[in-house]
Amino acid sequence: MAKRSTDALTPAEIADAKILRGTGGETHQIAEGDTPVLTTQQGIPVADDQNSLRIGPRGPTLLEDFAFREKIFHFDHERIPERIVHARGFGAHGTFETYEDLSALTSADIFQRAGEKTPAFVRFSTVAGNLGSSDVARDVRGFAVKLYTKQGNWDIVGNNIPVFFIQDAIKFPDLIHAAKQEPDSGFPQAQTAHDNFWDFISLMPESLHMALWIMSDRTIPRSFRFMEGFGVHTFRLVTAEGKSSFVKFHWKPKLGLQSVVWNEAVKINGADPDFHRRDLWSAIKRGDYPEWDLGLQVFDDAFADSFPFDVLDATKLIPEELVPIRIVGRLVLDRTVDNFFAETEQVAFHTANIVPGIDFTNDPLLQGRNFSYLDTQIKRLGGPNFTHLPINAAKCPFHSFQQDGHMAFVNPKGRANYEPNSWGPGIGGPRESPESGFHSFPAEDGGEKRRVRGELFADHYSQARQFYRSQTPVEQTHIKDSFVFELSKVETPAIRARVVSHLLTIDQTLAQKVADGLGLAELPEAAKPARPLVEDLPASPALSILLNPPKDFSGRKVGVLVSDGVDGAFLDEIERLLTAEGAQMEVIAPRVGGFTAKDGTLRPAHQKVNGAPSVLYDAVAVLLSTEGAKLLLNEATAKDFVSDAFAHAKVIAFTQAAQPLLEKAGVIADEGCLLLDTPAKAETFLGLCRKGRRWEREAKVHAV
Ligand code: HDD
Repeated sequence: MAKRSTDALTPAEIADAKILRGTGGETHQIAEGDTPVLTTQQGIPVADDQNSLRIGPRGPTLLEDFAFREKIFHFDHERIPERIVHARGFGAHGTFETYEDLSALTSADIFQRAGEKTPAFVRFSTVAGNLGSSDVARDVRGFAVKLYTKQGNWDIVGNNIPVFFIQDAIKFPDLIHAAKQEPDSGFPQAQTAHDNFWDFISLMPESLHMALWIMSDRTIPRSFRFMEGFGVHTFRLVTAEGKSSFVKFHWKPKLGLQSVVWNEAVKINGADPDFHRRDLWSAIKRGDYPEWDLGLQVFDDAFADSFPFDVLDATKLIPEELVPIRIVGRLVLDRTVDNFFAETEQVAFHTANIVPGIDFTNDPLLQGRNFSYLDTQIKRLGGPNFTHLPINAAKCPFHSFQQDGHMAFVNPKGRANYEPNSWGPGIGGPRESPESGFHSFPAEDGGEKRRVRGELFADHYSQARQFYRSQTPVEQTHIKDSFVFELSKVETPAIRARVVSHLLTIDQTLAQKVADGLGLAELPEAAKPARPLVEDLPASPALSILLNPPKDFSGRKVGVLVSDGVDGAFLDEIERLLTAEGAQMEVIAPRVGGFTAKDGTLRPAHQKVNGAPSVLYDAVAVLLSTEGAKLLLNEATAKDFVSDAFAHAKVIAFTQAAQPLLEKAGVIADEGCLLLDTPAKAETFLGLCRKGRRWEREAKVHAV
């Protein structure tokens, strides 16, 4: 029988389920081999959880069935409103560690000591899709970091793109309405390829820089682990002496940058809508902890004044080549959540959660965000006490006189609930502290009360052009292709033409190619910029993904399609090399029960061929015996496995016997196709994988 005790539970005790917590906080100790008794939330033991209480076997159900009533009541209330943006997210715990003492720049406690470790929670997300949409939608990724510092929670609520669509928060509802599903039909969801979105973008030139970014491969990352994060806005760092500098925050993935290609993304979403979350979850579970460096771009008023754009404008970035990034710490994610709802769903980020030593600027987008996040949490989490939830609670001591309200479960004791008072601890505490408390930087602001923006905000094209010209030719082609794809889904020709008119002002060649791709009869007039462009901004290599690739093949996965009769030595060697590299191998067989190798041994498989298309892998090997090749020549999913790998520019290794399948799949052999005639060639295969995709193939497989 379960024994009752009032001992506090450690997380480990709860995790191994030897002790269950009762509703009233009392605990039930479960002896070895004991199965706990199911109870209602009131602790009443349940005798039958299969049948509701009724009069006779075929009679009506009784209202007095409290166990049924409580179970259904609770179920009916299991959902909370999903986030209006960033609904689909995935979180993990970790630690942020500083590399150096930054007291010369900021008094933030977290930056006072090298080697300081701070617990962190990160939630990645897509912006537009609903909670149940798919991970590899073409979309901006949210990159929200909560740092539980010793001076309170500091949230950096950023994205994987350093700029934003709009300059003023007053336009946010319009942007999001336009991007999400159309209000009459309720679709399309999790995609921007529709009239409303491009109508809005083409009427809001300030969004064009971001439009270029979202049409680039940044919006189809290979994994959360291979993308950057940005705080976007200019913030302030303030020293103990009150000296302020400006700062932009950057998260740099240790694995480097990598994305998938569009046709692959489309197929991943069908094959595994949870592709990104599964990737992060599995990486952490196997101890391959993803890591990012925190970089700061620090600059002063003199730089801000000389920069041709306004540093308060969130549609602009500061090229790294102009203000180099100073790496100051690292973030490691090493623990998955125990409960998705309690942590990932209930976590509440807020741009205004900052700590002494950090401060805002007047960026009008940031100022608006500082209102919105607190507001949204009250609705989403049901009241003002969401800070009592463990995922949101500060991990440092905290004392306020805020009390009561829905679900208040951190309730102070005693008589003092106002300040100043004569009863609290010490001298009527807690009391404010001019020494250690948060002081806003005393920036001087003045001017007429008007609805206006700074003049430099009006340049919407120069940095869009700089972004495009900073891309490699392959990336430029991908941007062109995305515009053509998205605008081909737009049904109103005038909207297509309006987008092209802006592209003409950004880059003539891009505009011409998009117009050709759309079959636009004639080019529209170029959009007239409100302000002359800043000509000849130099290309910024930091803005390209392909110029900042992974240094090796770690963190990636090879899919090996096998058949009975194949030599196991090939697999052993590939697996050995991949493991040493920090990469993974998954075996795909005609049957998931495994396959019989040449030497007669039964070897395990991870996947069945029709459940594991090659889009789920970074490179593939096709290891077939002659018999196996005969079988798979008549299996459409095996042919797709190969033809997709080829079309998506992936490295393909194959045995001699697999060649007929490659031919049937339309593979035109090139340097990315490797005949594995001996296991020793696995080394060459890994070498090719390290080099990445064979982009020259794209021209061979895309005629349109
Ligand atoms: Fe926002 C959520 C990032 C502009 C209003 N935003 C949200 C999340 C991220 C961002 C990562 C998800 C947090 C989580 O995982 O829970 N948002 C950004 C960035 C922006 C931005 C990088 C521009 C630089 N956002 C922005 C504006 C407004 C909002 C201008 C409103 C004026 N954002 C919200 C919100 C959300 C949100 C409605 C929805 C759920 C939530 O806050 O907690 O308040």
